[in-house]
Amino acid sequence: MFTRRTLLSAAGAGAALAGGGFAAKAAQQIVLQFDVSRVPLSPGVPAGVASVARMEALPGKKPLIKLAYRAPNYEAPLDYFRTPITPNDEFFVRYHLSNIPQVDAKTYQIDVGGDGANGQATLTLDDLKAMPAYEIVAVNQCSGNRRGLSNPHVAGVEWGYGAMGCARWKGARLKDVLDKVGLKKEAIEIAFNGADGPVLDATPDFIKSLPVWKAIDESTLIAYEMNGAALPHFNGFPARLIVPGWTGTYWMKHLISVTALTKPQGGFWMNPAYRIPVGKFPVVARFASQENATSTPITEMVINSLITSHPDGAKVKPGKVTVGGLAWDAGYGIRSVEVSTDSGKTWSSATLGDDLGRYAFRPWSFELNAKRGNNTVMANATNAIGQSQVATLIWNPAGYHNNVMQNITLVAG
Ligand SMILES: Nc1nc2c(c(=O)[nH]1)N[C@H]1C(S)=C(S)[C@@H](COP(=O)(O)O)O[C@H]1N2
Ligand SMILES: [Mo]
Repeated sequence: MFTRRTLLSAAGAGAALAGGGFAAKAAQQIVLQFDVSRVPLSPGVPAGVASVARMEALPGKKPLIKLAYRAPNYEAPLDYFRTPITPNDEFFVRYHLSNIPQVDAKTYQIDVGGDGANGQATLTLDDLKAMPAYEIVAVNQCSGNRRGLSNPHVAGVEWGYGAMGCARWKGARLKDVLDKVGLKKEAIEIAFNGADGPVLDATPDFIKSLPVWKAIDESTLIAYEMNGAALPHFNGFPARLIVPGWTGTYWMKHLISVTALTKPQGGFWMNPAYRIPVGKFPVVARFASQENATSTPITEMVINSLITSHPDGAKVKPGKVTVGGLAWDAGYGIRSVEVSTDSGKTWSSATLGDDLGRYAFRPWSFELNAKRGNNTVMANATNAIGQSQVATLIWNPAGYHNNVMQNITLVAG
């Protein structure tokens, strides 16, 4: 797959970038580069993406589709979504800032406090592990997943289908951590910071907050395990926030502070970033303290599905073909997945696979009788509160919440 020449040029590129904390460290490792012509980009991403995207393995990871290196933004190819649990070394990587320190588990600590708290506490990793542990299978999906498919195109990392993954997370409840200091009744938000930081002072630090109601939800965890192992460095070692149902932006990695606030968290990453226009999307889970007349923070993931058994244009044999994929939502639960082989005129129910919990990827499959020539397959998931995917894109300036039903073609011959 990779040649000596691409290896050497990769090492050279790494050295040229050295200077920031992350780049300097990564340059000492061999970054494997794979055959450029074989980058399995999602259909529909802008033409320019193909010229910069590479299949590349970060240390400890299998090859992912590299969309940017500083900050590191790598998505998973379709092949990695054949199972409802995404292995740690296949899990996508998303950062806003380039200075990503290797956190030492021995000296790591989380500071808990703020003007909305009654007291202060400092937790080590051992303290966290000594607390009651909970496990939950949950999808972590970037708000901008599929942004690259926006038409007209919008600015930002041009993600295809792979800025998401689903893992079994283990950790302490954020609620139990907050109980150690106690919340004042005036507390309205809980803010989070990670160990990564900007290289230039001009870039705002990545700080996010949650409304108190979501922070103290029993499913919101500070996780130190992912699929039975320590978190990979690039997925937030040694501990990160897990916010089941909500988009990845809230899932703070390398978590170092938890701050109870009596006023709304300010800063670029709360506003103008990560916001959706009012009235365009169904919003059940409200983040009231951050709402204004025109926009509201993105909160829950929208109902969605992905056909993962075949890429668009795949060749198959005429006859029985099992088409399948994954469906997920904000945690209401998948009620059904419908499949159409006549571009949406008629629909049949797919068979749902193992239920790993309401926040998990739900596998589904469908038996197609492929005719010689082109066979189109569309999928549409519906959740337990009756929400379904959309037929046409609800365009928004940041390219969020793309849950357009896919329509792929299988070529039988
Ligand atoms: N410390 C830190 N945590 C972060 C981010 C970041 O830039 N820094 N990005 C967030 C965003 S936008 C997403 S989509 C998820 C991605 O998680 P992953 O990199 O483990 O896949 O991490 C979130 N947590
Ligand atoms: Mo994200």
